[in-house]
Amino acid sequence: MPSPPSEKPLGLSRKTFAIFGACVLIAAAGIIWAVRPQAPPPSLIGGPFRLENAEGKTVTDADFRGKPFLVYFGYTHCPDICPTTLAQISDVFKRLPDKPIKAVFITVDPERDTSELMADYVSSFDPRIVGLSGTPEEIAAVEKAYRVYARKAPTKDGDYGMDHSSVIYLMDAKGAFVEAFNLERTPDEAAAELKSYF
Ligand SMILES: [Cu+2]
Repeated sequence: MPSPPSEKPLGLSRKTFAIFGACVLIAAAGIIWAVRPQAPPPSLIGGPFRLENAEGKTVTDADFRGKPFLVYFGYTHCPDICPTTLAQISDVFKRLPDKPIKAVFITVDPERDTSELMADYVSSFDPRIVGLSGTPEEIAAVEKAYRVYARKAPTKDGDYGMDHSSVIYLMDAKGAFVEAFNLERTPDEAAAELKSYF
């Protein structure tokens, strides 16, 4: 039912007030959001590390900066996930023959994985995958920096495996965390994404 003409100006002004009020609320919400307590930003993943390469030489995060790089944690005795992931990364890298991309494979099992063993292990994969080990303290520090979960899990034969998180960290040229790199797609798609960072 149409409103009587005398009420129309009042109706309009109420609408204007309502819109103005909504704008004020949105602005206030924006300010509250902007000053809210910050959850740890993704940039808190990663950071400086100090490890050892096959020659026993100290390698730090600074050695990988200047180009985007991947970081993956695992161990050479891993029955399936680590070799599968490294093979997948190799498949992606194969599609980037001219890109100086690197992947750093850091052991979560420094007791068994010497730097020599790591180097020998990664030699079955793309040469741009670098295997690094370190002292238990160095490994604990880099695990903490990357928020890695890793724990010994005894096996039936009296030996042990390592339960570990399996995230592939994509770091930018400055060494800052970009995202968890997704391998749940074709190697072409994954390679296209990496290409876009060069
Ligand atoms: Cu593994």
